[in-house]
Amino acid sequence: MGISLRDCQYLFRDYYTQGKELVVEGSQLCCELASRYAMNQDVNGLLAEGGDIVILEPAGPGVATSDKGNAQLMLEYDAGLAADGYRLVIGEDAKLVVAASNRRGLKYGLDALKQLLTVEEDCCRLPVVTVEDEPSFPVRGIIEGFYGVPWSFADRMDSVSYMSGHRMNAFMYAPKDDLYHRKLWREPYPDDVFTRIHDLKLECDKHLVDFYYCISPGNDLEFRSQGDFAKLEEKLAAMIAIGVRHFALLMDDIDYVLQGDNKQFLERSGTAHAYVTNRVYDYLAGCLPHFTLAMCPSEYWSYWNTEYKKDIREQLHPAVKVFWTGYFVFAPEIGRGHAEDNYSFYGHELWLWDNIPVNDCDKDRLFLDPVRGRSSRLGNYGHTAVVANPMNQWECSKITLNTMAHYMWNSERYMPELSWELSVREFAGELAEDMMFFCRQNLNSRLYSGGYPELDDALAERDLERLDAYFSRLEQAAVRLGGLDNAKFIEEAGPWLRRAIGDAVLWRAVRRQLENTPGPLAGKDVLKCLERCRSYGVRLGSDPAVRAAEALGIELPEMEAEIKAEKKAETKEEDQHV
Ligand code: LOG
Repeated sequence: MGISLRDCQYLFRDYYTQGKELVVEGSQLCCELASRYAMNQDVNGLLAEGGDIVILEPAGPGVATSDKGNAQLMLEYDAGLAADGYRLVIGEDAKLVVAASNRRGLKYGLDALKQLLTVEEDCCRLPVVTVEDEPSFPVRGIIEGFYGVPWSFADRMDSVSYMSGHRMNAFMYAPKDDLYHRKLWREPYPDDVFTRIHDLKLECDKHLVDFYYCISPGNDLEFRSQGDFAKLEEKLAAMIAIGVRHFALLMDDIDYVLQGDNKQFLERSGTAHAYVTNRVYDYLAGCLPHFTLAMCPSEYWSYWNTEYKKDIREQLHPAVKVFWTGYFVFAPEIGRGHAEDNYSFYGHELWLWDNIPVNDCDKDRLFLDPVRGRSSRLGNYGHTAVVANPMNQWECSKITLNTMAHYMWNSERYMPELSWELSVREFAGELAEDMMFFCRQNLNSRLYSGGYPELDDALAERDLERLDAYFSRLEQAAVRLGGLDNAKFIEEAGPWLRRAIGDAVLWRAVRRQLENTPGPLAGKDVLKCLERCRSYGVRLGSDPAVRAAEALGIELPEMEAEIKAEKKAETKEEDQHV
């Protein structure tokens, strides 16, 4: 089954078709290359190896290819197309054209061709169509910028190929707990780590994803120290040496009030941050003909004007891009007003560092919802990049990230529920319904308070049968998802899947108690099941079984850890009074 017309109309910006179909013989689309995008164009690597499409290259000038293709492919340069955009024409005569203004556009055009292709035993089917497609934001991707255990290099490698397959083009390396990124920013990377960063950069090159190296020296940088600048430059020089061309200086989450000599030298932190960024800019300009530099200010989430923003606006080099996260660290809504305001306050291109689906402040939760509440027109208000800060769990982050990829590519058309459905289907295939049910139990309460209607309504009506049905559904979904052909997901989501099953078991114990034992105190059976649930150390968004038990009048003891933490806090307060 090929991609549906509805999905084509959603995923491709302009999709012109009169419903005709091209059918060619053969179980592979073998394209004779009829023209070249550039004299020296290298078509290798534009298509993933071993797929249903092959490009037959002419053997040399004047030499005909021995193989005959069943289609003709023209790759054309078109200066009128936006970077990464493309035009794909599939003609009735088996002539295919992909036009673009850069290599990434050619790749995306060929990816679109692949998506539209249906291969049968002895023929290939394609819609006769013209697709005109281009992105809403020039820079689209991930900033690995969360606290806690950073991703493994295997995760990062996978994220790069995932991004490349979803029309994203930027991987920003900024794990807060990479010591050499922040705390020990002066120190060079140990050889083994550096080698892996280099491998990651090469993987990015292979997939046409831009690798950004981000560094965060703001906690203890001495702004007058030549030594400190030399250390910073050494760090950047090592990255330049392995081909890195994109950089960011991050000043988020530091104590940014200037002290001592820093204060005497630069007076205000806005001036100081513009100063260090400009010096880095000048350094890069001395080393490289082309590069990108972004900075994250310390005031990255506020929505009012400040002296700090004025200093950045007036003093920062105009080519430097400025990150912000929306009007809050976790912004439920990023609308025109705040976007326009901050663009005028900072006076530089804005890059949205979107803190979703990051869960470093809610480690016991998984966030599996789609991106919602971002203006469809951020591009009109100075935004040229959108990057997502994901969860420590990379595999699980794909659900939200896929929806963000749709938003980043075509923010004007973005529909959260539809993107969610497509993302879940791609992720879970035949188990999509179970996966969607599970996703709907793991919502990001910082961004969305739509609640859990199945559970909320049944509880409001004290409808025990509906509650039975809800918990059986939950259990069934979790058990089946445990059999998903995705070991990484099962490893990452395992505690939440077990917790879901534990909640269903706890619910059954609650149910028995309601039938058999009068009185509000939780019985032995309930306590045992509760203990079991808590042993997983995680919660589903709605905390369903605990909520159900309490709503139906059963008193549950606090978690032991919570009780201990509270006691500790009380003692501390008492100590302070003494
Ligand atoms: C950090 C980020 C962290 C996120 C969520 C920015 C610019 N910086 O409040 O590293 O993952 O919150 O906890 C942050 O968002 N600051």
